[in-house]
Amino acid sequence: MLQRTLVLLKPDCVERRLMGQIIARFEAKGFNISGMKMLRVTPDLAKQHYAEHVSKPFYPSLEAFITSAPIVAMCIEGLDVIRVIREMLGATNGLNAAAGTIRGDFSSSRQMNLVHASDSLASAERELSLYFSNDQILPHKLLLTPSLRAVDEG
Ligand code: 3AN
Repeated sequence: MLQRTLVLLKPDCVERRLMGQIIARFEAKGFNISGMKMLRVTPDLAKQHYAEHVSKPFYPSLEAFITSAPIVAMCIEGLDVIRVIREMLGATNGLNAAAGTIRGDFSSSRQMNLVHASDSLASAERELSLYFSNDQILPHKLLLTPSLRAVDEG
């Protein structure tokens, strides 16, 4: 199924100058980046984004981290992109993430795990609307799509 997902390159990713390497993995896989911006997450946006965690004891530390430096937000499109990008990220804690995944290769932390990606269709829709207005998403069919997959694959 053709889907959209929200991907965030978190403050540690920007700070460690890993943005290019990580974006390159999503491009090399054949996904389309149809929205992209750099921004600073405010405490208010952090509370909306991490609504499920706001009441947990670790939330103040999580908010301090995600608001500590600029991030990059992306809308990425592709077939089954929500599941596939979560698999490309690996487990939440970099120490548990499989080698070959982004967190497995670059992170040794649960908090500084470099990248966020939506975990379901409902989360993707909700999270994309927090970061992008409709006119900031620019879907386009890349000319080389026929070199990435057969026409009957979607
Ligand atoms: P993912 O980004 O893999 O979906 P979430 O949404 O469960 O992971 O967690 C988001 C962030 O919340 C983590 N990167 C971490 O900083 C923090 N977090 C989640 N669970 C815990 C926990 N049990 N203890 C401390 N921090 C946590």
